Amino acid sequence: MKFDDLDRRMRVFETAHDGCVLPQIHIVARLDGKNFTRLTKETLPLEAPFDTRFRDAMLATAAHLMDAGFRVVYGYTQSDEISLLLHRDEDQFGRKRRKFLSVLAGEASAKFSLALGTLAAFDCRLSELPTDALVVDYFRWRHEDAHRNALNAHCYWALRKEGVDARAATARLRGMSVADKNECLFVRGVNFNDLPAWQRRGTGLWWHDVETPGVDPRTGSATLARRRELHVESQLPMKDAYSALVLERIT
Ligand SMILES: Nc1nc2c(ncn2[C@@H]2O[C@H](COP(=O)(O)OP(=O)(O)OP(=O)(O)O)[C@@H](O)[C@H]2O)c(=O)[nH]1
Ligand SMILES: [Mg+2]
Repeated sequence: MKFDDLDRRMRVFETAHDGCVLPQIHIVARLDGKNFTRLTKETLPLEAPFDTRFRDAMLATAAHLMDAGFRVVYGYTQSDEISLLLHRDEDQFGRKRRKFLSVLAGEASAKFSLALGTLAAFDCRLSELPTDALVVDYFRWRHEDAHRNALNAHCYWALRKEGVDARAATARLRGMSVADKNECLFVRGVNFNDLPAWQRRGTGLWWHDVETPGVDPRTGSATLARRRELHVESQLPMKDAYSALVLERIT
């Protein structure tokens, strides 16, 4: 059998269902750690509910994905997830979904495993968003999720550290309102609003240009070298100010 014939005949089985994201549609990829409950509770000795070594590995992974071959205009990470807003005109791999999904999941898994020195994997999904307003809503959603998770996690671990078992702590939380959860921490000497912002709101990442003044050695005249630098924002604003920040990133 000739190789060319075989190649043509077989290739169709792996490409026939390839889907592409339509032009002008915003793409947000979200990577999420696979089975990180086990990783954070059993495999690694981590601080609960928040661990700075884990956070730094997530930040290193997010920073790596900002520069892994796609044009990422905004990155956001909280807990074991990373969201990436791609440039609206991103046209790598003809905007094939399987390429975004597999390349980003592979890059994230490799980088995070190296950063923490243990085998870890991420899944990846895409949101295809037709309007700027939906992109803002997407990031408001993840931002709010970070806030809720942080409040729950602090309450849960406050109870656990007092000797309440996992099942009872989960049951106690189920019956509490947001105000009850704040109160649960307050009576234990913790003001939720004073906890580090990266825990309550997550962290944002974006590229910005920095200009460094210099001198041209041949002419002696002043020069301005421009390079891009990754900005990591661990004091993200809330509500409408956060919406404005996201909107500014959409180019
Ligand atoms: N100890 C500790 N755990 C963390 C930290 N950040 C995230 N986690 C844990 O990571 C897990 C993330 O939850 P999920 O993504 O919903 O669950 P998962 O086990 O990863 O399951 P899948 O995502 O469905 O594969 C939770 O159990 C969190 O408690 C941290 O800083 N310290
Ligand atoms: Mg997970």
